Amino acid sequence: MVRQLLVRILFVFASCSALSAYAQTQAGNLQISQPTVRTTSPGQMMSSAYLVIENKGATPDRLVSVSYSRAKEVQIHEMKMDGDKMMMRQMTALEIPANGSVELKSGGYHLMMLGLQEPIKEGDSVKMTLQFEKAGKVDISFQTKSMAGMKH
Ligand SMILES: [Cu+2]
Repeated sequence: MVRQLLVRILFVFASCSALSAYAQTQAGNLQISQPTVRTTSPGQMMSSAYLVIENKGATPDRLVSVSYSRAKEVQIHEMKMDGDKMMMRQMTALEIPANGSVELKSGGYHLMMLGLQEPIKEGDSVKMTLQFEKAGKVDISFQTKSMAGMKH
């Protein structure tokens, strides 16, 4: 009896930790996963954040703005090759196609955090608010990741 209970507790614990390793947030038709933010080096006032946004709905949605209480501004950026130069461009919105997904990752679309008021350290959880045209406001906790050696 006790042993059975213990097994059950262990099982629940195991499924909880599995969930946190693959944190997903559901908001309307959208499913948001792998929220990651880069840790900052001393004196660095900006960072970038990444995530995957999946749209299970039959209509497109748009990410229109992002806010973080400890940053002056969070912009939606796109990285693109212009000839042989890598260029970064601010976007007014990012479309999430119907029955499709958009991955924000290093070297592609990303969230650019500007004017950070405090460093982002390993182990921090950074909570940002994403504003979608249809799905509305969604709070997401980003896990920090050191990506030393990777170019913005
Ligand atoms: Cu950028």
